[in-house]
Amino acid sequence: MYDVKKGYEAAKEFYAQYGIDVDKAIEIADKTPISMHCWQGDDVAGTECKEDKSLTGGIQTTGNYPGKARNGEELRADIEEAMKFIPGELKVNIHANYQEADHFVDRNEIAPEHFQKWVDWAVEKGIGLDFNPTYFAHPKSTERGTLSCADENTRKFWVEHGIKCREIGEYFYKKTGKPCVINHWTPDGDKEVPVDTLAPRQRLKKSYDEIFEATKDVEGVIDGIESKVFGIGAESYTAGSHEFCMGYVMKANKDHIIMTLDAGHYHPTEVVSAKLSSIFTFTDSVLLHVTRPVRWDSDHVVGFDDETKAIFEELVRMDKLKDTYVATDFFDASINRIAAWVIGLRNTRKAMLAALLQPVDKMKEIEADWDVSARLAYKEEFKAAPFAMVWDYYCAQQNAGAGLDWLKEVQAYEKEVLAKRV
Ligand code: RNT
Ligand code: ZN
Repeated sequence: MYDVKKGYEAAKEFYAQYGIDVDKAIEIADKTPISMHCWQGDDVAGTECKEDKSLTGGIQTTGNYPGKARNGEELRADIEEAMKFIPGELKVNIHANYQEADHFVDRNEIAPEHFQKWVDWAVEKGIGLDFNPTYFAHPKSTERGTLSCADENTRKFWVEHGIKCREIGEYFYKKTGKPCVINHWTPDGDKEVPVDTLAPRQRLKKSYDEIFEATKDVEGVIDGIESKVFGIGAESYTAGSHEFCMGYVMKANKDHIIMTLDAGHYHPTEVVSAKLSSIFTFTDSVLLHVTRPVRWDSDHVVGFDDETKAIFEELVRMDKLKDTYVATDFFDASINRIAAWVIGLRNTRKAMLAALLQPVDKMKEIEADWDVSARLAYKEEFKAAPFAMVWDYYCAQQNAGAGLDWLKEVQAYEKEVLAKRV
């Protein structure tokens, strides 16, 4: 390894030319929580006591890399292993299908006690826990929908699930002392454009209303409403479209009900970075699902790519990073799952820090003076700034390993732990 400290000092001088305080940028990036999704560790299989763990709902993991976690203990151990190499504050994000009752408990009957192992673990580690209802991978989640289902018994079942989830979220908040961010996403849609496109959306609205009304006294919970453009098997129509979810959030006009923007949930030329300022014109916070769509909602591991960087640049330039709940959402089963977490979460933090290392105030001044040539010159200059030197130093300081130091340790864990899971 090169002299990381020396590199950092040189980079600091580079940034100082533009009045950028590197240590302050590091501090902000370090303290901004990222909610690490548990489901990368087991291909969204979950730990419910049931035979059929096949994934439905129009989402899919591909790949069969050996060593996936088979139960809650293994999953938590793997999360801890990945966390060693991810600098900065983290929360852990679990789904309702990660309950650990020792007998079958259906989704409309789940209770805080079924998540006690997660809670004890989070409290011991001093981290917050986020949560998600699981409206998929269940016999009552069919092509006829869940919260938007025309069959009243099915719709009610899923409303009950949503209610239980908000109660569980409150329990997480009370135990960990940190707000629980819940993401509500339903796979409801249709392979063909339905004749009646309105009624499913009206039922979905009614269901969300019922969930929130029944749990209006719940405290410490923030609710993201996640839209989507299409899912596998529901290619032509999604009840919870962008317009639906945006409409729902704006009309609800409640601090705890916010939009979830998943980077993979739009048409391929549409980007989340271009939507943020419109949303922040009308709401105070958003929930992000950071992911990498390759041609479709493929949920590839987050890259340090243009769009991820653009999302964080937008948030920093608007001074809205502090008002954004950052969560990751990807599931790649074709590579070492711990490496997937480390790469994706490090890239998320990297994009955040890189955005903070730009002379935003100066660029805003230049723009206010309408010096459009200087504006472009500044924007381009920072694409090749010595960011890696700051990043390495930050990772080394946090004991998360500079450069690729983490890789050999993850490979050793694969040999010692994952390879034995047969
Ligand atoms: C699906 C949504 C949703 C899920 C997770 C597992 O398209 O992105 O957020 O990925 O809840
Ligand atoms: Zn998502």
